[in-house]
Amino acid sequence: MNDLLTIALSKGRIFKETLPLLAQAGIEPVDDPETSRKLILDTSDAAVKLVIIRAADVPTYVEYGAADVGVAGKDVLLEHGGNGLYEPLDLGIARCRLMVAGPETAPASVRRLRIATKYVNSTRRFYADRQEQVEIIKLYGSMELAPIVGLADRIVDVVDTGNTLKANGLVPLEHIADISSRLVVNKASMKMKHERITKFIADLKAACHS
Ligand code: PRT
Ligand code: MG
Repeated sequence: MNDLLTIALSKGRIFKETLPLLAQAGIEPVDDPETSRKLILDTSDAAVKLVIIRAADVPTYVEYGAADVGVAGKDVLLEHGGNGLYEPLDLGIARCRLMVAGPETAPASVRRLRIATKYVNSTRRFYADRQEQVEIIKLYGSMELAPIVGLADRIVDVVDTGNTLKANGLVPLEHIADISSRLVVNKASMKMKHERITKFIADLKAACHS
C-alpha cells in the first residue's frame, strides 16, 4: 500500500471540483496551484503527489505513465481517443454539453459549412455519422469569435450556462454529447499498484456518492 501515487489534474474548474473529492479520500494538497508556481504539489499523504498540467495534456501524461491516474473532461477524452487508458469512474463534476452553435439565422450558402473548433476529431465524427460534408477549422480557443468575424459558419464547443454564446450573438443548434469529468488510470499502474489504485477508486466513488 506504500506505492507512490501520482495524480494529474488541470488548474481551474477541474481542480476546484476534484478537491473536495480528494479531501474525502484523505488527500489534501499542501499548496494552492492557483497561487503556487509549483507544478508538482505535495499532499497531506506523503505517498501522493499532484502534477498540475493543461487539461488537454492529462490523457497523455496518464497514458504514458508519467502520472498513474488523472481527471479529465469527457470532451478531452473523446478527442484524445480512448484505447491507452482505463476510465473506471464518472466523477460527475465539471458538467457541460458538447454542442454545435452558430448565429440564430444564417444566410443560405452553397459552399460547405465551415466549423471552427478545438474538437476536430469529435466534430469530424459527428458530421461523418450524418454524412454531411463540412470543412473543419482548428482553433485553440475563443471559438465564439469565429462566426462573428466570418472565419466559420458554426462552432463546436462545450457549453455550460450558454452565457458565453449569448454574449456573442450565438445560439446552441445541435447536441453532440453530455460531458462530465472522468477518472482515468494508466494500464500498467493498474497492474503494478493494484491495491493502492483500487482503494483510490473506491474512496473517490464513495466521495461522489456522499
Ligand atoms: O483553459 P485552458 O485552455 O487551460 O484549458 P481548458 O479550457 O481545456 O480547461 P478548463 O479548465 O477551462 O476546462 C476543463 C474542463 O472543464 C473541460 O475539458 C470540460 O470538460 C469542463 N467544462 C465544464 C468546461 C465548461 N464546463 C465550460 N463552460 N470547459 C470549458 N467551458 C468554457 C466554454 O467553452 C465557454 O467558452 O467556458 C466558457 C463559459 O461557458 P458558459 O456556457 O457557462 O458561458
Ligand atoms: Mg478554458
